[in-house]
Amino acid sequence: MTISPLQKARYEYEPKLPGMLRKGVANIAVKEGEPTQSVADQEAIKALFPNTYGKNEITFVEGESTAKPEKQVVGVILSGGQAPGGHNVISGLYDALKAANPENVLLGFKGGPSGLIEDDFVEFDDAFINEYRNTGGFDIIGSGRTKLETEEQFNIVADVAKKHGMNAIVIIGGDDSNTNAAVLAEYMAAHNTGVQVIGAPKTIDGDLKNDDIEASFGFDTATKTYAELIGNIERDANSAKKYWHFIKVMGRSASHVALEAALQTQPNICLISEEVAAKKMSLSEIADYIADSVEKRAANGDNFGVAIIPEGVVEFVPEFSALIAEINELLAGSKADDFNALPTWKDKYEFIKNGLTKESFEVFDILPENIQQQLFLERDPHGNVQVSLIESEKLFSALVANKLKERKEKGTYTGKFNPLHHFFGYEGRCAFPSNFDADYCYSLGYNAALLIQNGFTGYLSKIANLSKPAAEWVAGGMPITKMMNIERRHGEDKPVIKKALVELEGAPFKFFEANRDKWAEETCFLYPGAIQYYGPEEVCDLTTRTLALEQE
Ligand code: FBP
Repeated sequence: MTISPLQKARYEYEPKLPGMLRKGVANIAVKEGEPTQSVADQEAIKALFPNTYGKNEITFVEGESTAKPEKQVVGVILSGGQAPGGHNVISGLYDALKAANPENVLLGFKGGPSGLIEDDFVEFDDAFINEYRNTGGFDIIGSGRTKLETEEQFNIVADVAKKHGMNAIVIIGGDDSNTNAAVLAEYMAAHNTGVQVIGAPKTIDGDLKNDDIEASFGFDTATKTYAELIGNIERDANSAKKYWHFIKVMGRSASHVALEAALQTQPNICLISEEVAAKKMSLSEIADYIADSVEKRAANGDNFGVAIIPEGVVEFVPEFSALIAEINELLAGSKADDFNALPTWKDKYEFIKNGLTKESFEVFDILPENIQQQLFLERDPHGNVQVSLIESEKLFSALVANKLKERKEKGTYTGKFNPLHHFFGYEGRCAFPSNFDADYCYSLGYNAALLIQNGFTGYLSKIANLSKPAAEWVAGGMPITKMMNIERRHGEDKPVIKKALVELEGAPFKFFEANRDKWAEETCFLYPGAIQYYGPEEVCDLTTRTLALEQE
């Protein structure tokens, strides 16, 4: 196989473990902390998790190990969207298992949770693992979005585990996958299967975090990749001085990615969905807010700029959510066939006009026609509008163009507005993990093996103190039930890990808020450049600004 020089060099990189995990597995002991409570709805969660609720948080410390000496067979899956560092979680897990006992076995189930159900697996060995160390992607075993949540699925997983003599399963995933890990752990304990379940916190979206889990892996690398690209665009904009760039960045729901990219690049505009929702901003208000920046900059002779738009923002605009709900209702069941049978867009438009309330139709009517059509054409298997497919970067630039036209007519604006559009998401999800993610992920995997060897189940692998050098990181585990609350999902009350949205009182947002007016008018662009893997520590081992500000 031909590989790139960087890939070859990265095979040789030795990820840094927390100091306490460097003693050798025989010299790592468990320090039990306090019993835990779920973040909310304690009685309900306790009742749903009678075998795994309320366990102690734990930390690993130097000391004689009391871990199980017997042979271990562990299964691992990657679940959900790709995030840089997944290969290192697996290599850390593999190395710790082999260090404890060379007879230990690690099985990788392919294609995500469905691999466990279909018993589609590979057994790792040194040669296999060595080809994936410190590389991006999830291609080592693939990933998938099948949900492991029904009793029937759990029965199958228990049978598969029994067949292979497995004593543990590691689920590398986001909030949904780790919620399911907790439910699976409870099932395995309730049925005395002897199978432990451990989770590892993954997602570039950065929304699986809380008081215990300081960051989900992949966020560091993905945001640095987007920030590099945005910085390059800023420099191009500042060179040519003729375009406004509207850049949508991934993050299905929370705006952590957009905020981090903004902190790294200081664009003129960055929308934060959580703020849009808190202030109940309308599409028109958002467009005015961006147009104000365009107008002020134009008055200074700067007919260029950069605006970052979080992927999920439209769902946070209350009037837009109401419109979507009405459209879903309007096309429910057989009504969709009536709509589809209409011959022209004009007929369809009339149907929509007659079906929506006056308020929602007004919102619909200010949308550019291509977005209006997208709302009706791209539907999910349940017939619902696929909001994630809406090209919000184009939506906002079109709305801003309308505002500027009005302002031109009034004579308040005399500039030029040439928008260009970009979407950065997939570009960052499989990048070579930054040193931070390479180290963090390897530590998460290594630590997961220790949690297994020490008999824990229903825990998330936890590495803390992440803004400090790796030697000072703290390794341990946190019961997943501690992170749960009850939420309404698809018409049912469900125990789920609470998703972390951007906190408007948190230090990262506060820093952005304190600076954004200046950034909106002046050109304060920052050019972070490409992720550096070799060179000075202050460049190569830099954490995200979000983490640094949160832990300042
Ligand atoms: P996870 O939550 O599974 O980590 O995935 C997040 C994400 O990358 C979002 O940012 C994005 O909206 C979505 O996945 C895209 O999903 P897909 O890979 O199915 O297109």
